[in-house]
Amino acid sequence: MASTSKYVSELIEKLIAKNKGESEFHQAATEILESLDLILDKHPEYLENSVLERFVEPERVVMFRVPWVDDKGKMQVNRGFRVQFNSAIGPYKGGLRFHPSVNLGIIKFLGFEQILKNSLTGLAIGGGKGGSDFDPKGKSDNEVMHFCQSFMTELHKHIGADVDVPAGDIGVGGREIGYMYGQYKRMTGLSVGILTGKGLSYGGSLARTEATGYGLVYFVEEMMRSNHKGDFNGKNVVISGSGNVAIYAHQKVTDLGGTVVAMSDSAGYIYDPKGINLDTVKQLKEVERKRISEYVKIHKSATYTEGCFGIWNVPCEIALPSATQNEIDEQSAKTLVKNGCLAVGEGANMPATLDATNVFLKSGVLFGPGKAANAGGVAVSALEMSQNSQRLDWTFEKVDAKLKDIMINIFNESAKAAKEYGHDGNYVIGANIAGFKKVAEAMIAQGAV
Ligand code: NDP
Ligand code: 2IT
Repeated sequence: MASTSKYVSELIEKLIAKNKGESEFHQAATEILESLDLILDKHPEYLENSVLERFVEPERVVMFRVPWVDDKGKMQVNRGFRVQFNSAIGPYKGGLRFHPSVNLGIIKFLGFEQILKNSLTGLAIGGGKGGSDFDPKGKSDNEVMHFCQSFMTELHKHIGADVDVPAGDIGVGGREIGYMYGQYKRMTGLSVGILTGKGLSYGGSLARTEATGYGLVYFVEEMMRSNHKGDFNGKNVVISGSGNVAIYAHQKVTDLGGTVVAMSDSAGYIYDPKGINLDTVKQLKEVERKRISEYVKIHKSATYTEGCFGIWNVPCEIALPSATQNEIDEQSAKTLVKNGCLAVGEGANMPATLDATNVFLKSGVLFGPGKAANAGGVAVSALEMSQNSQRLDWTFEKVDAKLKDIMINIFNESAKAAKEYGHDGNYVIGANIAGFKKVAEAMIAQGAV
């Protein structure tokens, strides 16, 4: 962005000095604070009430030891986190990530983004995130269960249906949520909605599994429609990752007539110009927990290439990065633009670096930032909370229709805010501003909290 005010530059400098080594948090905060700089003149009350100074400081950070015994009888130790970032508009809400790369800076960037994402859904949920550096890969079900039970033994002290409601993220799916829910119930005796993404037999919501991927595609569809750039029909789509978000994005893209030509995991990517077969990906990743490279043994028309970042060399009209943060750098963004990419929707959280984002924005590529485009998952999580409170189950169609409405509304609100502050078509700025205003209003109304 052109000129950052002295006030915001100093705030960013202080944040970096005070949170040393938390590079992902610095990155997310820089982008967000630079957007919010645009609204400070119109809103002197934000400065008067030190809203930004409070906004960048989590309400609470819990860090804990997670000891567990592996199948060989050896004691293992991991580190657990829960960052309860902001409860201005509702109970803390956000996923748990189990991945060896997890550290405080990553959980803080995710929690910070989550505040604005959750606000954008229009539902009453605050922002939080948690996780552990535990690596579920290569572990037996028994080991995963022992880890989850130990993790919840500490986490249960800090969560509650009206306090903080975690869910899944990378490395945390239905299996892990089930083990954690069971342990919570065993310790407290309570059958309440303290987690979302639960199994359908014990309080889960229909369409939660599909929600992030479907919501991403609904958002991108609306972004393209409103900019007169057509729709998914007949378009080639590249989706990175092959986990929960990527799989259900593929499903909805295919429903809408698009062709997903490439997918990946952290080791490499598969490419098939005729389209990637989703049943095979689901079988390999959801059921057998195998590597994506196995795909080419089953489908001879597909090729496998080592290294996950090469996927951005595959020409496509629509790119849906749905694996992890900073997976598209400036060079990859330039390659996508050169190859004729029209639209990018972030299924993952912060998959494009700041430089890559600027390449897309300057080139006129439609760009849906993660906190807007992937908000469908947490939105349906909030609908799961509503169903749990009511002790009712809604139909798939009802939840899916609400999800679609929410995604279209998020697009419209982001577009409106971008335009209002002089950056028509810049949904990064629009989403940051639209998400923030409600949080700021709630923070000011509640006094010194
Ligand atoms: P999953 O664990 O189901 O899948 C993650 C996928 O990304 C896997 O294919 C994995 O490959 C790949 N991946 C993970 N880490 C890396 C890495 N460091 N480098 C390259 N590839 C990697 O997670 P989800 O699909 O749930 O999450 C994907 C992204 O979407 C994350 O950014 C998450 O924060 C975001 N998100 C998720 C939501 C949800 O509801 N689940 C909601 C909103 C956003 P491998 O198997 O080799 O590790
Ligand atoms: O990043 C995210 O929004 C999620 N991982 C989903 C959070 C949730 O509470 O459903």
